[in-house]
Amino acid sequence: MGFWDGLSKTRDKLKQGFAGLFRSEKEGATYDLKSLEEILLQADFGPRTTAQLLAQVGGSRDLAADLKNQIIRILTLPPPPAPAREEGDTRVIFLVGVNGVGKTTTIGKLAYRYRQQGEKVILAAGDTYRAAASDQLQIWAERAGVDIITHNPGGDPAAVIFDALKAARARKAGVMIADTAGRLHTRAQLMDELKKLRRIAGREVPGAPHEVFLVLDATLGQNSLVQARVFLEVAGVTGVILAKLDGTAKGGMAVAVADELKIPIRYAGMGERLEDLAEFSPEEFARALIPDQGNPEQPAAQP
Ligand SMILES: Nc1nc2c(ncn2[C@@H]2O[C@H](COP(=O)(O)OP(=O)(O)OP(=O)(O)O)[C@@H](O)[C@H]2O)c(=O)[nH]1
Ligand SMILES: [Mg+2]
Repeated sequence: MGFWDGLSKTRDKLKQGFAGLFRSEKEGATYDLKSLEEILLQADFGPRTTAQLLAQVGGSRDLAADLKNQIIRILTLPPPPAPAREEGDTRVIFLVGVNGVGKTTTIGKLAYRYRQQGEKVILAAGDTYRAAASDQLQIWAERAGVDIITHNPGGDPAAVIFDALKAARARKAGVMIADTAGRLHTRAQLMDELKKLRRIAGREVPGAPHEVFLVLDATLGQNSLVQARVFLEVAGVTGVILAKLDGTAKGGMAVAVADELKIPIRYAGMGERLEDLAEFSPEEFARALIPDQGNPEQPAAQP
């Protein structure tokens, strides 16, 4: 599934409203900013980002184009400075996020993606707290055709990471992706755990983890922002992955996430199959939300 299909629910939500605005614009009328505000809020752009967009496109002569460009501008962010990775070292990637957002599923998809690119991948079942968590990751490992290191439920996640990095070195794996728990007894415990896992990884591989992807559930809309901030502070997040973009009409939240967190969205999950992960493209995202006005039923031509 690509952005066009993945964003169909959000686009449907926007469509009626936009059609009215764009029509009145064509007829020479000034469109009503209040209506634009309502439309953006309904698609969950959030109050802050909506206000910003209104200020930027107010009085615009070509609302569709200007809105699209502003959305692209907000979504286009430089990656945070990445820790250096030495040539030949395994690229170590952590996935973090609260429970149920889509971490394990996303790891399966990412692993598949790297494998398609010819990388040897090892997964680390770092969520040892939930009995079924390792089994679930194991299933994804099989689907993606990659190796996995698991310990028994109740084991120490740091030991799993340690073993997985040892295995990665022995098997010359280019990529190691670690699953992490989404819920511990307290948030402080969860954060301490992530700090510890970072420390262990960094001791084994210089600069590791080289990427920490924060997985957010797009169906939660604005509520994701609150969760995200907690992780940003301690987990050293280098990128956001938006899961379940296909299941929501709240796709505008992506723009709010980029605007408020200033961390680039790197991938979007748009389904439950291995292939349903797309590299995030601000241009494709914006075009899928606001189709070219001449041809509103068709996906815009691929560049
Ligand atoms: N439609 C859709 N469903 C998804 C997507 N990603 C994950 N899911 C579903 O979301 C649910 C939770 O996904 P998990 O991968 O188990 O989430 P998790 O973050 O690992 O959850 P915990 O291990 O409990 O913390 C599952 O039913 C997935 O199939 C997606 O991109 N689209
Ligand atoms: Mg999980």
